[in-house]
Order: sequence, then C-alpha cells, then structure tokens
Amino acid sequence: MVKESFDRAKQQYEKWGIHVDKVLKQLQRIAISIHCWQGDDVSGFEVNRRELSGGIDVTGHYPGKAGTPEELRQDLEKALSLIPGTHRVNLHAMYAETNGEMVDRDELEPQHFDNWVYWAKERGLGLDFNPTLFSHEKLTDGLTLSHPNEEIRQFWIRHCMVCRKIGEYFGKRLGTPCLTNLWIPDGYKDIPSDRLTPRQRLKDSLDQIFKETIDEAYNIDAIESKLFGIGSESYVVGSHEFYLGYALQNHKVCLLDTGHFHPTEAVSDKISAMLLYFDKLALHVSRPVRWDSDHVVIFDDELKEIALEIVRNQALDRVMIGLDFFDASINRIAAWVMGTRNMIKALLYAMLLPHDYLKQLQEKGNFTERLALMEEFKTYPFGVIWDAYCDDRGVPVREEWLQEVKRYEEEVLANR
Ligand code: RNT
Ligand code: ZN
Repeated sequence: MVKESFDRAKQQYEKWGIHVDKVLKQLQRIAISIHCWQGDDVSGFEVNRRELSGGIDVTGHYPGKAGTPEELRQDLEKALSLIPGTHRVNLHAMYAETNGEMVDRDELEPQHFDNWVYWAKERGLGLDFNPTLFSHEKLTDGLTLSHPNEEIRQFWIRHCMVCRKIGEYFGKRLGTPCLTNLWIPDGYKDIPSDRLTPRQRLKDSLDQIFKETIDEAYNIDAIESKLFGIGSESYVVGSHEFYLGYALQNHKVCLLDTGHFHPTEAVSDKISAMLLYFDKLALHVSRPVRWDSDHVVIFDDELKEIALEIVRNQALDRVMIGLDFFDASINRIAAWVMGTRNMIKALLYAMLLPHDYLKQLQEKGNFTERLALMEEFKTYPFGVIWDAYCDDRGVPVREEWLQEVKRYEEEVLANR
C-alpha cells in the first residue's frame, strides 16, 4: 500500500524535476541535534540539584520523568527508535556524572561525561554541549558572565573554559565536531541605568573564554542571544546585536533560538541574511506561544519556512539544526518524537519543491505563478513520501509511533 501510493506520488514530483529517491538519500544524512533536557524538565544530575533558575521555566507534572542518567538515556533511545535517521544528542554541563562526588561546575572534566560518550559512540550519535549558567547559587542578581563581582564572573569564565575542553573531547572521541553553545540568562527585570557596562564585561568574559584556540574539527563555539526572560523582561545583556557583532568579529557561530525574538520577528527571514556573512549558523528550533514558552515544535508555517530557507539556499551543511523545547505536561518521549519528526518532515517538505523554477518566476516578476505554485505544492502528496521514508528507515509510519510510546509508558515510565 505504502509502495503503490509512493510510486504515484513520486511521479507527480518527478514531473517537476524533483528526484524523490535522491531527496530521501540526502534527508537521511541530516543530523538533528536533539536536546536531552526535554527528558527531565531541565533538571540535570548534579549531586546537589538546584531548582531551575535563569528565567526559564518548565510547566506540567506528567509522570515518569527520567531521574537518573540511565533513565534519560533509555528514554532517548526509545525516542530515537521512533525517529527516522541518525542524529545527535545535545547535553548540558548539569548532566555530568560524578559518581556521587560534589564537583562544582568550574571543575568539570571530560571524564564526567564518559558514560554519555560510550553510549553515543555505540549508537553512532554525535554529541553537542552547553555550559550551564543557571540553576546555581553563583547566579546572583540575575548575572553570570557580566557580573560586577569579579570572583563570580571568574567562576563562570572557568566553567565555560572547561566546557569547551569537554566539547573538544566529544569531538575527538566521536569523530564529529561538537557544537558548544553558550547561553547566559544575564539581564534585568527593570529598566537599566546602564546598558553598556554589563555588555563590556560580557565581551571581556567571552574574550577570556575563547582565548585558547581549539581545533574546529573537534569543537565549534556558538553564542545564543535572547530578547527577554522571566525576571529579565527589560534588558538582556546578550542580545542579538551584541552576539552578532561578537561572532562576526571573532569568528564564532551565532545560534538563533526561534523563541528569542519579538513575536512577529521570524528567524526564517534572518537565515539568508546571515549566511552572506557567516560560514555557519546554528538554530534552536522551538515554538514560542505568546512568549518564549518552549512548546513542542509542530509542523507550522514558520517551521516550514525555516526548512525552506535552509534547503533553497543549499545551506544544509552550513546550518546546524538543534531543538530546544521542554514540555512537562505531556509524555516527554512523545514530545521528543513529535518535535524531531516535525523538523525532519519540514526539511523533506522543503526538499520537494521546484526551487530553481520558483526562483526564476520571481526574477521574471511573475508573482501570480509564484504564489499559485507555492500554494498548489502545499497539497502535493508529500505525506505519502514521508510515510515511505519512515517505513524505509524502519520506524513507525504515521501515528503508529504513539502505540510504542504508550507501551513504553505502561512498561517503563509507570514504574518510576
Ligand atoms: C534559554 C535558551 C537555552 C536553554 C537551554 C536549556 O532561553 O533557549 O538554550 O533553553 O540551554
Ligand atoms: Zn535555546
């Protein structure tokens, strides 16, 4: 059944010069960086686990959350088994395993992530990394790397430095560069009397953190901007312009989180502009609902537009796609599966459009045909190709994955 409708759908696309088999081969090679923190509500495994802070929040009490590294890896494996393709896992420093020993964040070492490395290596997964500059008592007055207290600032600088070394270790051990992404919550609830000084300090902190050159074959540094957070509504030190300038001047990668801009500002529109000046770009694909709410990524217009911009500009090897959402009100494995499958689905959707032809129409000023075709392609039998891809990759077709998640919930999650 899948095969018959697939052949028919394929013909429809081939009429437009789109080679479906080639597209599916290309799709198979795209690795999405799946954030581990959806699995445990951004808790981590530190010996003295702190409450989530830094102006981000997770809501919901769905039962069965992973409480140990083993459980988190087991859950990730379940999710990965329901997602077509081979992907990457994105870790935070707070997911270190220190054997019950209290190791502060500025003393973390690569060995504290060896279980993750063994696990990833066995499964052919790449690893990405993030220093954790929240949920910690040294985040005071809402500040870390821009803190006026030199001792506190140096603590966080050291933390970021060790994290780059951990990223380098991941890259060396796994044979694929680790993207180490730096996000800090620094900002003010109310109107600042001085916007410049904290930014000067952040700039200096970054200079210290990135002083040591690390081979980009192992570790790639990214910096993630933000517009506001809970408790930093009026001012965020690491704004988009701040990091855009820093990245350009210092050869770093900008990471754009889709929830970190004004509600009507679209990340999709930024991709082509930034690719003119940057070799690489990184994304945290999320879904902001009224604010930076980190809802599960759905197959909506902006997701499709992001995928279109990456695909039509032939930037699949330049845009590093990562996910960033955390919903504790639904089954967490289902959240991963939906968000990641939707991202892949959007890329496939984007790959099944006659981009050269559509570009020509625009160049010729034929806006009628441009709009008409773009609309018609929305109802081309794209779902059939997606089903065939899932089937071919040995993962459940359509909503069948839900049965697996339900079974896992009864057999594993319910016993936690
Ligand atoms: C916060 C940023 C950041 C975090 C993760 C946990 O607004 O988006 O990426 O979500 O690092
Ligand atoms: Zn993010």
